[in-house]
Amino acid sequence: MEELRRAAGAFYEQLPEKEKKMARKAFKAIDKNRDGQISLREYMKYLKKKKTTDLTHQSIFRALDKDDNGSLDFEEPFVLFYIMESGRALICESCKTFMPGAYFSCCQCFFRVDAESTFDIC
Ligand SMILES: [Ca+2]
Ligand SMILES: [Ca+2]
Repeated sequence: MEELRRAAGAFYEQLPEKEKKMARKAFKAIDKNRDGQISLREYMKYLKKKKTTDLTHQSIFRALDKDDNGSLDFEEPFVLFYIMESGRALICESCKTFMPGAYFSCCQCFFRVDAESTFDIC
């Protein structure tokens, strides 16, 4: 997970200021009660509204929650944006575990929508 976090951080860093702003805006949009933290409930609500139900697995939220305090602070959801940007959530079909390691396939293939999924190892 640490690798994915670093990749997401680097991804965010190289974004133009306009998109960084959008990411901050998205964070604020998820953070309904404006306490600067995204709770599991806020997270679920947001994803359901976005109809990205493949991301609503709690295993993803738990993986994003670096310090394990049950909510996401400003930096933690970057990984989520990164995952959403990539257009797919890599979850084991069988045990529903989130697989951060699988994001480190060749980037070109990864972002090819029609690429055959080989992410079946958790
Ligand atoms: Ca909140
Ligand atoms: Ca946290």
